[in-house]
Amino acid sequence: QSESILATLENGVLQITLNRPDKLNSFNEEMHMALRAAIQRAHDEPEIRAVLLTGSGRGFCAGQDLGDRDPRKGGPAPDLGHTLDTFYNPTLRLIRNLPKPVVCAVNGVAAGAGANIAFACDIVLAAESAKFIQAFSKIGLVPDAGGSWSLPRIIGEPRAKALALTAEPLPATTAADWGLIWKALPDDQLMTEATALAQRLAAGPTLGLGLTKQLIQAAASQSLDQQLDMERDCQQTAGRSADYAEGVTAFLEKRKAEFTGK
Ligand code: T3D
Repeated sequence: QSESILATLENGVLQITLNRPDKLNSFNEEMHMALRAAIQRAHDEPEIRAVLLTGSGRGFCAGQDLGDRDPRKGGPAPDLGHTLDTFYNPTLRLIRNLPKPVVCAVNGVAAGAGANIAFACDIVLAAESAKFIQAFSKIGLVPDAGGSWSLPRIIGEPRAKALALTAEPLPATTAADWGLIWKALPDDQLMTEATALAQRLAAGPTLGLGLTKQLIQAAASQSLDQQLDMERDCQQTAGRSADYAEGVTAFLEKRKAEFTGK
């Protein structure tokens, strides 16, 4: 376990904490690799049935560590296409393809790729004091970490363009009003509620939840016909799961279902 990422497993939830608080948890190469390893662990270990992603200190994540991009140090301009391919994009794909729910608790400012990694998660809760900043245009870059894809889909082109072109901070409460995140919560309730939510999901029918996630994500790029076919296939798979049998049995026996995630 690396210092820049803390990972703890409790009640089926892998809590991953970005841990470079002095730099507002901005990404250096080490933190990139440690985050990816932690999410890969969530893929690989069946006892992990949900992920909770958050940040330590007063910020969630300020995107790329700009200290590692200092032009005053000389040398050729960095190949940022290469860094996206090598560091950000694999992590984004891992989060989206993880067949388990990912809850994000945005504890403070989320800027640049930090904001867009949050938006890639399945359920985003934020502290009321948090804000989201598409900081890229302030330094001459374009939105990355999937932001140019997710923002117009979630909030529409007009708001996506305004956020990206101006880099104006978006308060968490407005993000919730716009449907960009699930909820903004009083700061002192964020981690309690996010943990409870992640634990509730971890006690759920993991296979069905994973298929649900894939279905909803696929909708943006499929026709209704394709989506209906995919629903059929996913329902066929879910219908063969032990958790489906348990869910129906528990309903008929008027008791709470005990899901095993299989
Ligand atoms: O390069 C590639 O690989 C391409 C990929 C790019 C992806 C990206 O994310 S590009 C966008 C990079 N991020 C930014 O441009 C945001 C930069 N940060 C800020 O604009 C502000 O820090 C915030 C608006 C996020 C927060 O402001 P504030 O006033 O609350 O805090 P602060 O005082 O600016 O920051 C606190 C400390 O964190 C400070 O250090 P110090 O002075 O106390 O020693 C500051 O330098 C440090 N910090 C914050 N963000 C970064 C950072 N250090 C390095 N890199 C950062 N991104």
